[in-house]
This record gives sequence, structure tokens and C-alpha cells, in this order.
Amino acid sequence: MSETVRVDDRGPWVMVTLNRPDSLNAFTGEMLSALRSALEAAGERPECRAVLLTGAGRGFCAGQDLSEVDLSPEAGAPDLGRTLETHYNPLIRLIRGMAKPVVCAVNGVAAGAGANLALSCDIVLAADSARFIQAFSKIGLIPDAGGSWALARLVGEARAKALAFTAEPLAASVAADWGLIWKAVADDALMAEAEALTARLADGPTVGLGLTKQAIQEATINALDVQLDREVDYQRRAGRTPDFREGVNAFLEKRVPTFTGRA
Ligand code: LHQ
Repeated sequence: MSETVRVDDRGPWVMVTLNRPDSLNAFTGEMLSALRSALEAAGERPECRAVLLTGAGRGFCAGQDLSEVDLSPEAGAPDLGRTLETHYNPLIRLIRGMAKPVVCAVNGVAAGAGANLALSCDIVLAADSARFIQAFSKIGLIPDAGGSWALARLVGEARAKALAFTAEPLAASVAADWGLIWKAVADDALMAEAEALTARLADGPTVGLGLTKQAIQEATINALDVQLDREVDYQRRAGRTPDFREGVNAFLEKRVPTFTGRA
């Protein structure tokens, strides 16, 4: 197992922790590969029904480790596009495509690709002291790791452009007010709340939650008629799961449902 990414198996869910606290968990190539392996494993294991992503130490993630970028004359012109294709894009696609909830607990500063990794998760909680920084413009780059897409959709063009052009830190509470994240939480309550939420989701109707995730993501690009057809398809599938049967029976019997997450 990698030291830069810790994986804690909590039974029905896993906690994945970015673990290079001395560099605010900035991403090295090795760490990106380790994160991808950890998330792939979580996605593939049927017993794992939710994922919690967080960072060790005082930061969540400061984006790409800039000391790893080789700008020496011998290295020639850097191909950052290749880094995105090799590492970041597969990671973002993996999280968005995972048919189970991915919660992110942003425990401290989230900058560059670190901020946008957080925004690719399904539910984002952030400590009151956390900041989101689209740091890219400070080094002449553009928001990557899905950032241009997520920002434009979540907060609209006006705020997206201002955040990206200025690289001004956005406080967690403002990020929540703007709809960039789900909510800001007192620093000392963040992990307990994020873990309770992830555990609750892991106890949920996993197939239905996975289809809900897919439907809502597709809704941001589909026209209503297309989306109504999607809902027909997904609801048909959800309605055939044992969890639908259990949910209805539990309601009628006035008891708490026990979902299995099975298809
Ligand atoms: C770091 C980093 C870091 C290395 C803090 N690297 N060491 C994709 C494709 C390919 C290439 C390019 O990039 C990308 C995507 C990207 O992510 S580009 C954006 C990269 N990230 C940044 O530009 C953010 C750089 N960091 C900062 O601006 C600050 O560190 C923030 C605002 C995040 C936090 O500031 P402070 O709280 O004041 O902490 P600090 O700056 O003192 O950092 C603590 C340590 O972490 C420090 O090391 P040291 O040995 O001096 O204690 C930093 O050098 C190190 N660190 N970010 N990205």
C-alpha cells in the first residue's frame, strides 16, 4: 500500500486520505496513481457502498506538486496536457462515473487541481477554516481537473471567471452560500459529520443512489425530453431492486428499512 494515500476500510465504506501533509498533500505522480488505484478498488468492491475522501494535516490538497514539474532546458517544452490525460482526467472520470456516493471532507486549503478534485465528488463538506483557491492563474494555467466545467455549472460564468482570473481564496461558508459545495462545518465537527454522512449513505439503497447520481449529472447537459426518458429507464431499474421492495415494505410496516444495496 502507498504511504501517500491511506485507505481505511470501515466495512460498508472506505475512507481515503491524501497523505503528504508536509506539502499540504500536493500531488506527485506516485500519489495520483495510488489515489486512482484506491478509488478503483473501492468502485469495484460490491461490499463498499460509499467513499469518503479527505486530507491529512492542515490542508486538503494544494494541487499538483510544483517541485515535480521539470522546467530545465534539457527537458524541453513541458506537456501538461499529457499529465492531465495520464493522471487527472481518469481520476475525475472515475469519481463521476462511480455508481456509489463519494463524499469529500475538505479539512483545509484546497488549491488548483486539489480544489477541483474536491468539486468532482458528490457531496462536499468543508471545515469553516478551509479555503478553495483556483490557483492556476498565478502560474499562467487554466482551471483543470474538471474545474472549468464544474465551476461554470455550479456557480455560473460570472463567479467562475472571477475565481479563476483572480485566484482569490474562497471561504468555505461562501462556497456553501454560492452552491459550490454542500455545507461548511465547524472545524472540530467536520470529520464526525462527514463520517456519519458517509456511513448513512453506505447503508442506503446503493443501486438507486448510483442511478440518482447518474441522472443528476446527465441532467446538467440534457434537454428535458431526453432527461424524462432517462428517468423512465433509471426508475425501471431502481424499481426492480430488492431495496425498492424493502423500502416500501418498511414504510407500510412503520419500521426502518434495511437496505442491502444489491441489484
Ligand atoms: C507545495 C505546494 C505545491 C509543492 C504547497 N507543490 N509544494 C496539472 C497539470 C500539470 C502541472 C501543473 O498543474 C496541474 C494542476 C495544478 O494543480 S496547478 C496548481 C498547483 N498548485 C498551486 O499553485 C498552489 C501552490 N500553493 C500555494 O499557493 C500555497 O501553498 C497555498 C495557498 C495552497 C497554501 O499556503 P500556505 O498555507 O501559506 O502554506 P505554504 O505555502 O507555506 O505551504 C506549506 C508547504 O507546502 C510549503 O513547503 P515548506 O517546505 O516551505 O514548508 C510549500 O512549498 C508546500 N506546498 N503547495 N503545489
